[in-house]
Amino acid sequence: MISDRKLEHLLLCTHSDVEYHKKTGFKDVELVHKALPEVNQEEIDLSTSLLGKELDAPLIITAITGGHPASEIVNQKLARAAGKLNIGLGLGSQRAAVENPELESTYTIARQEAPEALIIGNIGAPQMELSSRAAEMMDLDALAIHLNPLQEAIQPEGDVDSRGYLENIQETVKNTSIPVIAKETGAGISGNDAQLLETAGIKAIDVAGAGGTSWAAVETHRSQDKSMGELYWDWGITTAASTVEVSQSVEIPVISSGGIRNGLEAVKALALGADVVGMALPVLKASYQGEEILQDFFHNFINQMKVAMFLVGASNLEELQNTDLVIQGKTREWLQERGYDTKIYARRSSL
Ligand code: FMN
Repeated sequence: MISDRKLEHLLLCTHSDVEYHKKTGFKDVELVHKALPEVNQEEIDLSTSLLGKELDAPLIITAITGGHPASEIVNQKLARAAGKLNIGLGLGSQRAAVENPELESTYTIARQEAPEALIIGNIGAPQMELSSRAAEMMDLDALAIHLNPLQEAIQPEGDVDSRGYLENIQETVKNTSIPVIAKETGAGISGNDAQLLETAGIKAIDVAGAGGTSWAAVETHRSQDKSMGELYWDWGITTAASTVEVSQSVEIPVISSGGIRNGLEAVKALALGADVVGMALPVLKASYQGEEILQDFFHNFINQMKVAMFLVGASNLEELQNTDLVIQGKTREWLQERGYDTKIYARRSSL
C-alpha cells in the first residue's frame, strides 16, 4: 500500500498541478547590482561542504523517491547526476523498505551509482522509531527526518497525533550513528521551530518552504472530497521568509528549498543566509526527460547562478553571504512583523 502510494505521488507530481499558487517570496528579494563587480565570471568558485562532505556546487536534490519498483530507475538517474556533478542527493522515505526489505534496492542503487556523493536517507516524523534501521540500510552520510503535518492533516489516512515528536527527535539523534537533519516538505520552518530542533541535536535544517510542491495540493488530487486540500493548498511559510527566519535563528547549516526553480533564486537564497539550496520537483521532471536533459538542467542552473554572482561581485559563496540585498513587499512585512531584521542585508558589504 505504501509502495503504491509512492508511485501515485510520482505520477501526480509529474502530471498534475501540485504547486503552490502563492509564491516563494524570492521576487521580493533584490540583489544590489554592481557596476564594478571586479570578478572574473569564469573563475567563480561554487564549492562548499556540508556535514563533512565536499560539494562542487551548493546543491542538493532533495528527497523524492524509493520504495516502489518504478522508483529504482529514478534514483539511479538522480544518483548518476549527483555523482557526476558532485552535489548532494536525498532519498525518499525509507519506510517502505524497512517494512519490506525486498524494496531496499530501490534505495541502495543510489550508493552504487554515486559511491562518493553526499547521500541523505529519509524517514517521516511519524515513523521515527524506524530511524536506526533506515540509517543502517546502506552507506548514508546523514538521515533526514521529514516533518509533514500539512500532508498528514489533509490526507484521509493521516497521522494527526504529533505529541512527543521533539522528544523523539532528541532520542533519535542520540541513537543514530550518522548526523540527523530535519526537513519540512514544503510548508516551511519558523525560526522558533528551528531553535527547538537545534537544541534537540539536529545537525542541519532544510526549510522546504512554501512556493513549490504543495502536499495539500498532492492530497487534493488523491481525495474524493477536495474541499480541505483546496482550502489549505497555499498554507505555509514562504521559502524566502523561512530561509531568513531559520538562518537568523540557528548556527547549524541551513538548506533553502521549496519552489527554487532557477539559479537566480538559488543565489538569492544563499545571500539570505542559506548554506546550500535544494530542489525536488524540477529535478524529477528533468529526470523523466532523460539523463542528458537532467545534466543540462544542472549545467544551465549553475551558469545562471554564476551570472548572478558575477553581477554582485561575489567570486565565492563566502563573498555572496556578504553581498547587499533589499527585501521588499510581503516578505519584508512578514519578517518585520515577526521581529526579524531585514535591514542587516541592505548595506552589509560596506560594514
Ligand atoms: N520529502 C521527504 O522528506 N520525503 C519524501 O519521501 C518525499 N517524497 C517526495 C516525492 C515527490 C514526488 C516530490 C515531488 C517531493 C517529495 N518530497 C519528499 C518533498 C521534497 O523533498 C521537497 O521538500 C518539496 O517537494 C519541496 O521542494 P520542490 O518545490 O523543489 O519540489
